[in-house]
Amino acid sequence: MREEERAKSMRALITGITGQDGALLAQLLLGKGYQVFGTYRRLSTPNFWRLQHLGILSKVSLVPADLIDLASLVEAIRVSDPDEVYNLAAQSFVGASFEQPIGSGEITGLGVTRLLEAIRQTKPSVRFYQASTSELYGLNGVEGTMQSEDTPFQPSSPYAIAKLSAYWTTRVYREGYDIFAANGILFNHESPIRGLEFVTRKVTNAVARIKLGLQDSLELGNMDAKRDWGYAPEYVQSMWLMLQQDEPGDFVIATGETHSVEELCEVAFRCAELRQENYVSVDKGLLRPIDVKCLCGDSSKAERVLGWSPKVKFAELVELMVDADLRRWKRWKEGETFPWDAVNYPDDVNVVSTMKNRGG
Ligand code: NAP
Ligand code: F7E
Repeated sequence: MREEERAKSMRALITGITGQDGALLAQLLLGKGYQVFGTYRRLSTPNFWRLQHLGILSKVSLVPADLIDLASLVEAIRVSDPDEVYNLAAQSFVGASFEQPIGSGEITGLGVTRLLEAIRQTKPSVRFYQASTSELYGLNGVEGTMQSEDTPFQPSSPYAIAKLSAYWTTRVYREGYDIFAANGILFNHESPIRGLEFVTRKVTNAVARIKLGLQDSLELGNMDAKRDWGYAPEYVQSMWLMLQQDEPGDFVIATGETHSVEELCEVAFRCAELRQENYVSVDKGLLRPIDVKCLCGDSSKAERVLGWSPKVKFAELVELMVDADLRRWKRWKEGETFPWDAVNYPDDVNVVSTMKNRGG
C-alpha cells in the first residue's frame, strides 16, 4: 500500500492533546489523513484553546482519560482502537515538580506504566511513543559538551526522575513484551502556542505587552541557564517518524545549538526594538532548588536513521514567537477577544506556598 493510502486507514491516540505538542501532532496527523483521537482531562474549565486556535477541534475525537486512572486508559484504548499511541501527557513543568513531587511522579512517571499496561492487556500490537526529555541528562548537562543517546542520565528534578522511570519502563515493555515502543529524547521545543509559564513564551509574551504599553517589567529566575531551543512543529514530525521505522529505538531530537536565558531576552527585546536591561530583573523566588546548567543535543542518529534535521534555529524561533505575540496583543487592543491562551496563574503575590523557591 502506498504511504498516503496507508495513512488514511491509520488511527492514532494522543494523550495530552490539549498541550502544545499534542495539538501540533494532531494537526500533523490529520494532514496525513489519520483518524485522530485525543485524551483530555475533565477540568472544571475546558482547555481546548490550542485545538480551537489551530482550527482542528471539530476534526479530532476526544476521549476523557487521566494518567492517574488505569480504567480510563483501558477505556481510551478500547474506544479509539489505535494503531499508534503517542504519550504526550505529563505534568511537564519542571518548576512545579518541586512543589508537587509526588503528583508529578504519579502522572509523569507511574502514569506511563499504567498506559503501557493498558496497551499490553488490550492491544499490544500498537506502536507507542514516549515523550522523553533532555532533562534526563540533568547535571550531566555542562558547558562544552553535547548529549546523545549514549550520554549517561543524571536527573536533577522530580520531573526528570519521573521521566527517567518512564524512559526505562518504555524500554522494559519494548524488550520484555516485544511492544513497538520508542523514546523521543526531545530537547526544549517552543512555538507561539507554548504555555505561558515556560521561559520562551513568558519572555515573548512580555515583550509584546511591554511594546504595546500593557506591562512595564519582567521578572525572571536563572538568567545563566542554557538550553537547546527548537521549533515544536518540526519536533512533532520526528515523533511520527520514530513510529514508522522497521525497529523501535530511542532518538535525541535537538538543534545542536545552546543559548542562555539572557541571550533569549536580548534577542526577543531586540525584535521589538527594545533593550532588555530596561525591563528585566531577577526574582530570586523564581530560582529552582536545582537547575540544569546547559543542554545541547546531538541529533545525528535522528538525521541518519529518520532523515530528520532541524530547520528553524534560535534567532528565527524567537522572532516568530515575538511576532505572533505582538499580533495577538494588537488584535486584543482592537477589541478582539481570543481563545488563544488559557489564563496564566495569578501573580506570585496571590499564590500561597511554603516552598520559597517554587521555580519560574
Ligand atoms: P504541555 O503543553 O504541558 O501539555 C501536557 C499535556 O498533558 C496537557 O494536554 C495536559 O492536559 C496533559 N496532562 C497533564 N496531566 C495529565 C494527567 N494526569 N492525565 C492526562 N493528561 C494530563 O506539554 P508539551 O510541551 O506539549 O510537552 C508534551 C510532552 O513532551 C510532555 O510529556 C513533556 O513532558 C514532554 N517534553 C516536552 C518538551 C518541550 O520542550 N515542550 C521537551 C521534552 C519533553 P491539561 O490541558 O488538562 O492540563
Ligand atoms: O525553563 C530558566 C529555568 O521552564 C528553561 C519543559 O518543556 O523543557 C522544558 O523544561 C530555563 C530553566 O523549561 C525563568 O530555570 C529563568 O533553566 O522554559 P523552562 P525547562 O525547565 O527546560 C524540557 C526539555 C522538558 O522536558 C519540560 O517538560 O529557563 N528560567 N527564568 C525560567 N524558566 C521559567 N519557566 N520561568 C522563568 O521565569
